[in-house]
Amino acid sequence: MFEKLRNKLKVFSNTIERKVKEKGKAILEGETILDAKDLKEPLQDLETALLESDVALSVVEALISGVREELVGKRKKWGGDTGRLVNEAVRDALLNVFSVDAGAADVAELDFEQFVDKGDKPVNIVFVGVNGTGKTTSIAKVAKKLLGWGYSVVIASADTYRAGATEQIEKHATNLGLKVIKHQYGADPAAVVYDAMKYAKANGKDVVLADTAGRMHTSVNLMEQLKKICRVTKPDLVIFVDEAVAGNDAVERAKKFDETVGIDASILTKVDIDAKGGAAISIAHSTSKPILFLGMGQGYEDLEKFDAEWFVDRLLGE
Ligand SMILES: Nc1nc2c(ncn2[C@@H]2O[C@H](COP(=O)(O)OP(=O)(O)OP(=O)(O)O)[C@@H](O)[C@H]2O)c(=O)[nH]1
Ligand SMILES: [Mg+2]
Repeated sequence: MFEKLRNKLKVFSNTIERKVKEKGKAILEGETILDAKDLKEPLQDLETALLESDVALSVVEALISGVREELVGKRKKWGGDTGRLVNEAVRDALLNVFSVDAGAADVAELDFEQFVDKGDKPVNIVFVGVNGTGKTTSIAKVAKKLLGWGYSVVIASADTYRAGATEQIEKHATNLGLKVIKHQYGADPAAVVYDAMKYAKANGKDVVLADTAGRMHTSVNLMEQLKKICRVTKPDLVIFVDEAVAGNDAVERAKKFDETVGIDASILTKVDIDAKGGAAISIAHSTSKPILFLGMGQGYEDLEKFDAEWFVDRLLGE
């Protein structure tokens, strides 16, 4: 994953290394200073690489100025390890983008297990997003995690819109030994979630995971329907699911879902097949909401807790 950005970063650090060598005469006791002129072109290339990796423009600008600040005008002992110094500068700048976001909202620190632990039971969690991003699969993965932590889970099959949706979630539920609350095809999804909560309350279940139909963020009617689900069932957590391969498109969608129903967190799927890596940075930045998990494959176990340091290290190929 993330091969493209990683390769560009390698080119970037090689260029800086060459600049440092060109300035060899100026090296005093192994130290040298790079000025803004030295870095203008390589930084422009890095900027293009980040944009091509689907990092949103505003984030790219923050990143580039972070890297510039770290590298220009500072007396550095470059020695033979220019690559490491450059990597560190880029790493710090990337982590900074995530930590700026973390400061923007109190939920940014959200720890999913703690949230479920502390929440009044049953905890109502609704999954939303555009078509085919991995909502249903992610619900099965999250259910598996919750079961492993010792919580009881009920599934609400609130995708009454797409043919075969209930059968799909029922198959996962059978594999995981879970009860599915369902209505007929075409029924009101808000009523399904409502019933699932009623069932969970009556049977002492801890968590309701509600699967909703995929919908384009531009579809007014379907977005209204989602609003109704939230109005009627008052979810404790609305999780926006998008796929890493959506790239920069994810920014617009995340914003629209957030405006309409107010998302609390995101799950980014298909990170295993994403060569670019920019979507996570852009979604986190544009929503100022935490990314809870990364989907890393099609199996139930392929769900990693999001960790900014781990993620940035993967981006940089460490
Ligand atoms: N490689 C990979 N595939 C994934 C991942 N998550 C989901 N998928 C696949 O993506 C496809 C769509 O997943 P679904 O869970 O059905 O997506 P959805 O958002 O529920 O789709 P709709 O209900 O139609 O909107 C399936 O083939 C999944 O196996 C992931 O993390 N990695
Ligand atoms: Mg689905």
